[in-house]
Amino acid sequence: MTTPAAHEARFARMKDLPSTHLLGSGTAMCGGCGGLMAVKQVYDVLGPKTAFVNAAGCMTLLSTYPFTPFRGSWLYTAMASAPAGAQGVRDALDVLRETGRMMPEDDVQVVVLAGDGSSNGMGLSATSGAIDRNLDFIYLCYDNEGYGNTGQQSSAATPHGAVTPTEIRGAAGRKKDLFAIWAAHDPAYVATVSPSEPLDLARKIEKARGMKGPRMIIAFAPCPTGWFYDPEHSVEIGHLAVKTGLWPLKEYEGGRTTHTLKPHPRVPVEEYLKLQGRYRHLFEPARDEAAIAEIQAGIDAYWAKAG
Ligand SMILES: Cc1ncc(C[n+]2csc(CCOP(=O)(O)OP(=O)(O)O)c2C)c(N)n1
Ligand code: SF4
Ligand SMILES: [Mg+2]
Repeated sequence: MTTPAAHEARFARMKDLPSTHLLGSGTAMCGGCGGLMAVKQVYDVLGPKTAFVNAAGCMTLLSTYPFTPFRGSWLYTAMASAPAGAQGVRDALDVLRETGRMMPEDDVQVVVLAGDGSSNGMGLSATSGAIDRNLDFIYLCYDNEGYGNTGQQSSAATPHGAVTPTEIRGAAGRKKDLFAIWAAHDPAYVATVSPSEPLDLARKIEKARGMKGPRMIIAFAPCPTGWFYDPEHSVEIGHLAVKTGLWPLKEYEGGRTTHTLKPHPRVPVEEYLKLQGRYRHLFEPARDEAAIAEIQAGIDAYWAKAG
């Protein structure tokens, strides 16, 4: 059992580490977690003046009450409520600043940290309201394409064909386009990133940090536990998602969507699929040519439209 004294001792050790070493030290996350890689890289850019508002999900395990691996603040909310929680935190900071109880230089970025389940599903209503109110916040969605924390059941972001505990023959639906949903609200900024493309990620976070208003970052989050692959392949799977064109790196700003990387030539999607157990049924006991071709056609159609 971890005693309060042990917590104190761990915290005392962590206080002396640079912020880049904080994540992953003593957390309960899976090895090779792509979501964690993304959060770490985002935090490296944002720094300790960050107040996270976390919707229930895998990243909630970063916190062992009353501690987190971050230097800044952390508020935990129900799955549907993180943007509403962010509104409360932002309002409280504004009151403190406007009444002279907090110096402007002590202000912090309010950052929603939520998975694809809450971001595409039950948190969407609170998100839409927050964007309508022009809330000054960054929303970081790490997309592991399922309800990871409870066993990778299908979410609205689960891609067509992927096996999950709730769709054992492969997901029937299509992945919801969260980027397009956000862009339709015309917020300050929307971007997709991958932890396997750290320079592109850092540039986008730096850009978002300098802006005001609602800003969305959707991070590709390879999940060895839920996607059934060896954790050593996380970075490679992140690369392949971009090289196959399956995870377009792009940003939306001022009414325009721009791709920050156009993979050319594109790697066939089966190179990405065959590394993951959730797609094994497409290759064994016999190749499902039609299903693989259907997934490839979806990517080809996207890029034909994107130009
Ligand atoms: C209303 C509600 N339903 C179900 C749950 C149980 N639950 C906790 S985390 C989670 C999965 C969330 O999925 P996602 O947002 O994608 O985050 P991930 O777990 O993948 O990190 C679920 C279903 C909950 N906390 N609240
Ligand atoms: S289940 Fe997946 S997203 Fe959740 S901590 Fe493990 S690897 Fe990360
Ligand atoms: Mg998820």
